[in-house]
Amino acid sequence: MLSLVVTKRSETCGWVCFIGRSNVGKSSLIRALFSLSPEVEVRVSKTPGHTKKMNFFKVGKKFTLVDMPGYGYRAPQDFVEMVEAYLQERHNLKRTFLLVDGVVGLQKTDHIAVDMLEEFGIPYVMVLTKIDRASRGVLLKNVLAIQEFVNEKTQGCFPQLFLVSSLEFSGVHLLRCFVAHVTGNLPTVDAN
Ligand SMILES: Nc1nc2c(ncn2[C@@H]2O[C@H](COP(=O)(O)OP(=O)(O)O)[C@@H](O)[C@H]2O)c(=O)[nH]1
Ligand SMILES: [Mg+2]
Repeated sequence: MLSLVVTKRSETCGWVCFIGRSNVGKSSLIRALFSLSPEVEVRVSKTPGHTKKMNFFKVGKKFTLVDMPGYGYRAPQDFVEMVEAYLQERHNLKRTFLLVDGVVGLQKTDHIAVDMLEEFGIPYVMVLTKIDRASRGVLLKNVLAIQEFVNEKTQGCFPQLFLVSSLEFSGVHLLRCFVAHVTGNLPTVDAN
């Protein structure tokens, strides 16, 4: 199984960042992605809005991963300035992962994030979190609605949604491979 290995090397060729509403599961997902790398410690809070600063995790030889503070409920005041400025100025940002709660689907604040990413022309991927908590009917409804939104209303969003549960590790391996791929750590290979 592919693992994301942490290195102490100082140079970084690329960045990936995780954004989403407060409590959507950013820190938990980063911890799940790093579950094979025990040297990475990611704090997951019981109270929403715990991540008030950007946290940086150096991964492998080539990239640094950024856990952004959450927006929406209890978001830090300077969220917009900090995140917008960061996303605009980060030249070698390989991909931004926008996390959306799979139980409640796209919320008003998620649309603000989508508008920001679209406006800046930042390539991003939508990840539905906490799928273990959604009933099958609710999950399907949210997936279909979000997929239609992505197909019809977005330019910079990767067409494939990723569905994950950090609690049960569903979808985590595929997302880990995708992160490795977009950062140049995992070439796709022909099956033949
Ligand atoms: N059931 C379930 N709970 C989750 C999952 N991911 C996160 N949580 C819970 O949601 C809460 C917020 O998670 P956290 O990762 O701190 O969210 P953040 O504010 O976006 O970093 C915590 O209580 C987590 O245990 C998941 O995949 N399934
Ligand atoms: Mg957090």
